[in-house]
Amino acid sequence: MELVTQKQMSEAIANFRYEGVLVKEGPYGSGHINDTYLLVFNIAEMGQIKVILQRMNKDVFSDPVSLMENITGVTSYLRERIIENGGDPERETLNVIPAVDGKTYYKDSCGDYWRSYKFITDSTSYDQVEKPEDFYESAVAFGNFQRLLADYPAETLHETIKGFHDTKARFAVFKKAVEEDVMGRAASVQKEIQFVLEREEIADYFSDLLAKGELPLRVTHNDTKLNNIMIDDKTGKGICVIDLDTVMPGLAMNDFGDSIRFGASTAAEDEVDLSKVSCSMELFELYTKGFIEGCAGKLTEKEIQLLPMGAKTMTFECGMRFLTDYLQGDTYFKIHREGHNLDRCRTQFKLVEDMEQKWYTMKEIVNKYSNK
Ligand code: ADP
Ligand code: GN1
Ligand code: MG
Repeated sequence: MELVTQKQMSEAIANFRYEGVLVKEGPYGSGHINDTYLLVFNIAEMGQIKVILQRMNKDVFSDPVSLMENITGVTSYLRERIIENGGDPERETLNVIPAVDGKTYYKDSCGDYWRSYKFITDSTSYDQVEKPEDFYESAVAFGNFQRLLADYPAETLHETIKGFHDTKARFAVFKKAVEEDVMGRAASVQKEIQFVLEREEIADYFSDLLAKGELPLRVTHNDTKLNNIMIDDKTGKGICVIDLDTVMPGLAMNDFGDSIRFGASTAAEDEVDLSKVSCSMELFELYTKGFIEGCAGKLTEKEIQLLPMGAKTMTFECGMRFLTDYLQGDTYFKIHREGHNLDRCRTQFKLVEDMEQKWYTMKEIVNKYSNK
């Protein structure tokens, strides 16, 4: 996507139902997909109000209007559940701020789509686990999210990215990217390419079980990184699941697994010193406990037994996606330095290897918390 210009920003800001005087604006967060900004407004004598403004990535999400339909559908459903449970719907789910014309998005004169959310105050989204309890609380919250949406009419959800976690299809795309080698980079990453090719069975595993009808499709988040959850600064609870762009029917194991690949790693997703990267079994155990508790009996025994496979699959898939993007010229994930996607891919493959070594321990931990 083209960079956002100041003119474009000003146009977007003028087209949402904001009140007060804009006193601060700037880029915000560390997401890889959308362009996120924090705006601060002064409202007369009443102090300051913060809002989030995002330009949606239209290269990634080809139908932003359907995407916003998903988000308003899911957040209004969650709002009702939160009120029933005596919670605070202003903080425990995303709240869309309408555009001046009443729509849930604004299409600017460049053809880009924008949306805005109330800022969730007194809470933090972490890029890495700082306190193990936060990771446990994020697990309870992601489990809860899935439980709360268990009866959501899944057929009304649009598939915002086709085959998002179809790892088998992603493997085919990867092979094609290697063959095409449009950037001439394949020769220099043979080791990483071989790593993927030797592990085709990981890519096939869930796809084959799904095709045989052996796994339930649930309404899942599909992007359960730790920085997609807001942790309350006072209580330490995971209060709000954010980044709802990929809420679609999916597999419970993948929601579990994506959290593990990001949060249970002992290093950042783009760490270059691979000796720092491993999958912490302490964090794996905390997340397993929290997620199973949060799902509160909704997971079948088979799903629980497949949680380690979810961790391995999501880590493998993500590494393969980073490598594909590197081969294709870094067109999907935002990069902040040369070789960024390759660095990211290497941490993921290091984690996959580590999980292969710790496979038995992971199975044992899951057994400990299964309902059997
Ligand atoms: P991306 O898809 O690019 O990851 P996100 O929707 O996750 O975009 O937003 C990026 C970051 O902005 C989040 O990780 C979080 O730190 C922050 N953020 C997003 N929405 C809110 C919100 N409503 N309140 C507070 N912070 C938010
Ligand atoms: C992206 O949007 P963000 O930064 O939360 C990506 C995920 C990847 C993740 C890797 C829509 O997540 O699938 O797992 O980067 N989101 C999309 O960090 O592709
Ligand atoms: Mg995000």
